[in-house]
Amino acid sequence: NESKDGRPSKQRLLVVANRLPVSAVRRGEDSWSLEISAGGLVSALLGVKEFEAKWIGWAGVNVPDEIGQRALTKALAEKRCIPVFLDEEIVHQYYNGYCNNILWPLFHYLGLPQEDRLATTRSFQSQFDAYKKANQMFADVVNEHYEEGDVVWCHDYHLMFLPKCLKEYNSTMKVGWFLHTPFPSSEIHRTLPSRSELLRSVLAADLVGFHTYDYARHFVSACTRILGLEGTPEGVEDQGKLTRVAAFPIGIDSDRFIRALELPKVQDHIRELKERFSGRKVMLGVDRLDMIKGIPQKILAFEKFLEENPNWHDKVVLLQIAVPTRTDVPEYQKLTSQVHEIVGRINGRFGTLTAVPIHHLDRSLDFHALCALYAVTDVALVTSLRDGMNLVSYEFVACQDSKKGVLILSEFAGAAQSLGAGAILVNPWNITEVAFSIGCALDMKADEREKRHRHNFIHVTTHTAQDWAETFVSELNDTIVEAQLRMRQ
Ligand code: ADQ
Repeated sequence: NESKDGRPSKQRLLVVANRLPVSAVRRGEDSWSLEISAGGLVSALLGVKEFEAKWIGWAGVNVPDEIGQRALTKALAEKRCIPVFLDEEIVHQYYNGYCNNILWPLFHYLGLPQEDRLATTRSFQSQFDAYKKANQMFADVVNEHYEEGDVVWCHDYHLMFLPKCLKEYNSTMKVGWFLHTPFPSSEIHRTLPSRSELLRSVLAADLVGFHTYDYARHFVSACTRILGLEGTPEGVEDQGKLTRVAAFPIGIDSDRFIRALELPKVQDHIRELKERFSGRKVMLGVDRLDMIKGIPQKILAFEKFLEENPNWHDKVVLLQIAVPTRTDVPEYQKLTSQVHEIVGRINGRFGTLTAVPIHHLDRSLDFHALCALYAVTDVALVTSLRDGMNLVSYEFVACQDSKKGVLILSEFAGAAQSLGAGAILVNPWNITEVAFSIGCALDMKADEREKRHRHNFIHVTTHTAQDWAETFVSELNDTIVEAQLRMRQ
């Protein structure tokens, strides 16, 4: 790759994810307004200095007409983004169906949908067909923009079929795939009707990454037990071709959170919150409203704690911020009403005329408000039933350097493997244990809090999102693509 002035330009990194990191709103026939969403992945890739990153993905909107598509493509190009256009039917079958209704619950140990068997089988097949078709559409766009020497990094369970499609186009393309959710035990993966096809497709990648060593081990076991392939310390081998499999734990852009705490706007928020909850300890939960996050279990544990500790009534408040997602899916609607009902019951039971024990918000908070909340919290409660990593626990730790609050963390979150020594680890299904841990966290002495916080703070600030992205991409770059090896021989 050479730039116009003849000097070698940076190597290009094509990041392929289901969603582009932008929200697009149509303002007219050929005009769009775009807003970059500053998620963890965006800041991680901004930190990868030696590559020039371009994003490929769905913009999250249906654009049926050519004029609209052309205008959106042009507007996105300025943000280094390239769109994949998916129509409504594909989105329904591929995204809502196969990704969110089948793979997401299965990978979090919630099993396959329990509808009428025949209906499930029928819809399963059409959803899988749509999944493959959508992945092929992503591959077409990648292939169209690929230049020799580029590195292609595919993300998440939405794109498990992509590595195979890409290698069919070009066997010398360097392809990595990273999973943001857990990879379940091979006995769970075994129940998936398309289990072998998906594994084989992922194995077409040169490097396959997971958040934890356990997920990587489950993946290798699935390949050995279901496909009969050989697992090696480096990965999985199939007829002399090695796919490297390894753990790459993600992190956050910790500096962004630490710097934000100094901003006058955040300081004002902090002051307001301290006044509002003065005389009470603050407990915090921040989650997408999803069954995997264990929100009902968390609230029931808090109820048990109040039941058993009348001395804490009026002295503690739980703030649960739950941003709604997938609101058109009936199970998610059911979860929302279930949470509302439990919160209402507990507030009715333990509230007074002037205060309630739980403040539950069904919405997203902006970054500055979130930082302020993390900073004033005494105890953060993460009770995921399963979670690939859980970045909320990292964000909380990053904002706690002056307060040194306590993190209660589910042992089923990937983060338990990195923050386990500083947090109180719990089994979120055991409500009695979580209630007991709430008491321990609220009563914990300052020196013990300091010791635990220090351990976690060092981890969070030295294992950042930038390190994660850099490590993955440089390992991918170092893998020798099998096809190139053959050509050299
Ligand atoms: P998520 O399931 O979305 O991510 P998580 O890692 O906790 O879970 O990240 C959530 C992000 O959304 C955090 O940055 C948090 O600040 C933000 N957020 C959540 N609720 C919010 C609210 N109410 N208001 C504002 N912001 C809110 C998936 C996997 C995880 C994995 C990540 C990254 O499920 O296990 O850690 O990808 O790989």
